[in-house]
Amino acid sequence: MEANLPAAIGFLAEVRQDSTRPHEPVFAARGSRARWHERTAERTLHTVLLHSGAPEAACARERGRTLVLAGELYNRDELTGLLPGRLLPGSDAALVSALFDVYDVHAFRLLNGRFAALLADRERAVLATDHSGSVPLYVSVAPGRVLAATEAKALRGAAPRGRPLAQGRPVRRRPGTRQVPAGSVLDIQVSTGRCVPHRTWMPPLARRIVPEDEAVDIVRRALARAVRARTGPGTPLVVLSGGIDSSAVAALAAARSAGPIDTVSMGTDEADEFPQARVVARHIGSVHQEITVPTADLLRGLPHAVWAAECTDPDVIEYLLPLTALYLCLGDTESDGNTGGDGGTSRDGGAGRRILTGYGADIPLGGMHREARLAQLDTAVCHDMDTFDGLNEMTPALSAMAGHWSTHPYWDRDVLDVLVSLEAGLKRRHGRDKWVLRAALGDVLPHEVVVRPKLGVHEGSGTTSSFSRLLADAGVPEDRVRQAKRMVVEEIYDQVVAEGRHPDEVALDTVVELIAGRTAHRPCPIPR
Ligand code: IOT
Ligand code: MG
Repeated sequence: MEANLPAAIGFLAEVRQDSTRPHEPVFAARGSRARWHERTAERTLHTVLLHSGAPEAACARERGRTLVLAGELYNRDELTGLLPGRLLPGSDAALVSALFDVYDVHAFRLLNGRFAALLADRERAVLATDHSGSVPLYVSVAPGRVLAATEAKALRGAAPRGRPLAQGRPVRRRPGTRQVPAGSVLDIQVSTGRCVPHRTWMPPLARRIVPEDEAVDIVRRALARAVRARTGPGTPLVVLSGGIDSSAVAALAAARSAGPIDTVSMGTDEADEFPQARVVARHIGSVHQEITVPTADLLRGLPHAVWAAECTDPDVIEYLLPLTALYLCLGDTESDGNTGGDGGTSRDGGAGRRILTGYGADIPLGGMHREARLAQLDTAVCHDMDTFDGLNEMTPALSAMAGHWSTHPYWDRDVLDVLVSLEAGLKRRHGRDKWVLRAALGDVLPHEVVVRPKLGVHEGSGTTSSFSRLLADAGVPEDRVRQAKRMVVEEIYDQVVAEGRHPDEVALDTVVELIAGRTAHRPCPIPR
């Protein structure tokens, strides 16, 4: 990974009263490893950090307090404005630590970022997630010991047994482990394991009534700022489907970039959206690549997607599978098709890239729900904002598995607040879904892109249909395919997360056969 990426992308950290050394954790995310061990009068802190070249920038030490931060902040300027007269902190970790000095746990209410953090301060272990929990954080607590990691599998074999924390989300097949909720701080007293939770963000519940023009303007500004904050010093790479969500991100990134940006589209031998993405790439003048993944290879990536996302929701895995396949192909794509201007040379070769996506736009805008009635649209938005936590669909591990860092401007804290809170009539208007977004980008994208109807990545890549066919070919009756997908994903999860197997060791055919056998002979339970 390069300086263009966050200092750290993951960690395992253990705060304890004695000083036993921790085990060597397994992560799906790839990065250089740094390990350190600190002792103060009150406790020891062991850390294994996955970093991108400057591990010291991911940690801040000040007066007996250490903060470890995986990820990055997007409102640094605002935050440094809160610390007038102080020597300005260099790294994001130092900035959070300085804010903690003033605001204690409430510092985390101020942050707009994509991060997970652990702060060890004398007798306390403070764990924090960003507003959306986009960098997952898992914890295991026993009196005298707090263990936290950005992947559940990293805690395997090391987690203390004991009464699990009452706070946090239970983790499948990991009885002592909890996932720290999105937008949360858990303030834990190490000696007793007592935990005080704080919510630092909640999805807006109220809806704002705003004139059309104003709504369009607010959305445009918020999104442009979120893209700018995520762009970094190098050439950004946008994963581009040609739909409005990713095209908007690409157009805004291109508008502020001195040179052409990079874009990449994936398809399979069954389906692609290459022509649609090409229209956008040409319009914004990006250096564009097309990557075709054979469907058999795509499906063989299932264990990797589950391993990285640590998620058992089959719908989410269908969204993430094509993206995982794409991330894994990045870096060795020089020979693939290219419709841009530089003859197909990938500028950064196999190095880790900063990737921007359009992921998540459909959640606050109700884009997945082909529903014209406003009441139903808002019901869908409320439901999705109530249920995203714990799905890990935005985890950086998906791209970090291939050495890249992904970030999602639509789930910027300020963009999300704006999008969720707009009244439903601004989301569906003049017969269009995601109207306010389409209207906000009308001047930087071709009309055909602005009005293009939604096609999900799972549809555009043929992932849903090929996964269904895999099961049907194995003998799963048509009305059990949905149920069988869930069972396949759960079985894979159990192998790669709960049992610690590497995804390359999962025999997908055997898993499919096993589930086909079960679904053929069992009465169909009520779905979900
Ligand atoms: P979709 O919106 O199609 O894709 C998400 C992002 O993946 C796109 O914005 C784009 O950046 C990238 N992408 C999609 N297709 C391609 C492609 N062929 N080549 C390159 N990049 C591509 C599912 C979905 O429809 O994805 N995600 C929804 C909904 C999530 C539902 N989750 C929930 N309710 N908790 C989303 O909002 O992104
Ligand atoms: Mg989308």
